[in-house]
Formats: sequence, C-alpha cells, structure tokens
Amino acid sequence: MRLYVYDHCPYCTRARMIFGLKQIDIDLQFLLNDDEKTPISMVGKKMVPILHKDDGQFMPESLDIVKYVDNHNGQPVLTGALLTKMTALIHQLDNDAFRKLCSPRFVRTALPEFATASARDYFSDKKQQTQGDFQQCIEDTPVLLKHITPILAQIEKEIKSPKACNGELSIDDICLFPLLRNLSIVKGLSFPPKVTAYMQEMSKLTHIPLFLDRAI
Ligand SMILES: N[C@@H](CCC(=O)N[C@@H](CS)C(=O)NCC(=O)O)C(=O)O
Repeated sequence: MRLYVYDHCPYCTRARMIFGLKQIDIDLQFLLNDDEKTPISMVGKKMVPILHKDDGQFMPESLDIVKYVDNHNGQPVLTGALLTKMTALIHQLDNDAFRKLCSPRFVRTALPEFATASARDYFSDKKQQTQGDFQQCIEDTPVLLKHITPILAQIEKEIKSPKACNGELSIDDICLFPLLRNLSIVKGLSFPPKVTAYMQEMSKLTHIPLFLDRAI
C-alpha cells in the first residue's frame, strides 16, 4: 500500500500511526504542497492523506484509512473506548492558536512538502489568508501559548499511560498524538511530564519522529 502525505499534516500523521502501531510496511510518498494535480487525479480534490490500496482504489479521509487498516490487516489494535473528557480536550487543543503556532514554523522547516520555493509560497499565501501574517504569528507566540498550555495541563491530568492516553489504544490516541507532535515544532514550549512521556513513547511505537530537534 502507498500513502500520500505531507509531513506537517496532523491528519496524515493519524494515517501513518496505524501502520506504525501494526508494524505494517507502507510506501510513504510526500507530495509537494503546491501539487494540486496528483491528489485531484486520485480523489477529485486537493487533500491528503490518500491511501492507494492494494486493489488499486484510492481512499481519502484519515479516520476512514485508520479504521480500514486496523480492521483489514491482522488483529485490530485500537480496541479501547473514547473517553468523553479526553475527546473534548483534543477538540479544544485543535484551535486557532495551534494553527498560528505551527504553520509559520513548518513552512520555514526543511520538510519534503516545502522542498521548492513555489510550494512554500503556495502554503504561505493560502494560510496567511486565514491565519494572518506569519511573522506576526511568530511574534505573538507568548500570547498564543496561553491558549495551549492550560489545555496541555488538563491533558496531563487525564493521560492514563504513555502507551495509550486512555489506558488502552483508541481513536483518541490517533487524534491526540498528531497535535502534540506538531506542537513539538514550537521552541520553548514546555510540555508537562506525562505529556512528554506520552509523546516520546507514541513516537517510538508509531515510528514517527517528533519535531523537537527542529523546533523554532
Ligand atoms: N477530513 C480530512 C482532512 C484532511 C486535511 O484537511 N488535509 C489538509 C492537510 S493538513 C489538506 O490536504 N488540505 C488541502 C491543502 O493543503 O491545500 C481527513 O481527516 O483526512
């Protein structure tokens, strides 16, 4: 199977996670951010992740991909229940400040989707229309973090194990880890201890590196 992704895309990280957790080999293909033709030719819109299945069909939508792979390749691993409080905190973390902290940093990072100037320009132009001037976003970091750190403090209280936020692997892990991974691009963001242990362990289990070494 082949998976088309951007490295910074949290929905793509969701899809990558299930392959890592189940130790299934995947041919990972990073598209350039301004490549509209490839995804449109596969699923009719410019959106990743896209799974190219062994039967030749293309499957979009991260959670559909996760459920498909979990249920069709060996024993399912996402056997735990969602917990209302954790699910709500994940939704809260996926906020405007999160996007304003991450986007301006990713476009300055050597990620495969931003390997060309036109890919970087495409992303910057599009995102700045909704998120505002990237330089301003960077300068606003202390203010933006005020919308993130209290949520991380609450997540800290809810994490049951570094191997699964609710104690048993579930879709909550599939939704939480990608957001925390993206926040690791923010230099100086101090993650609480249990959140840090969870990020490190999930990175190991899924074979998806954090961005800590490239934080800006
Ligand atoms: N509901 C979709 C959302 C996927 C999504 O929004 N992907 C973003 C990248 S993070 C995308 O491809 N946006 C179009 C673009 O970048 O132009 C899913 O869960 O897979």
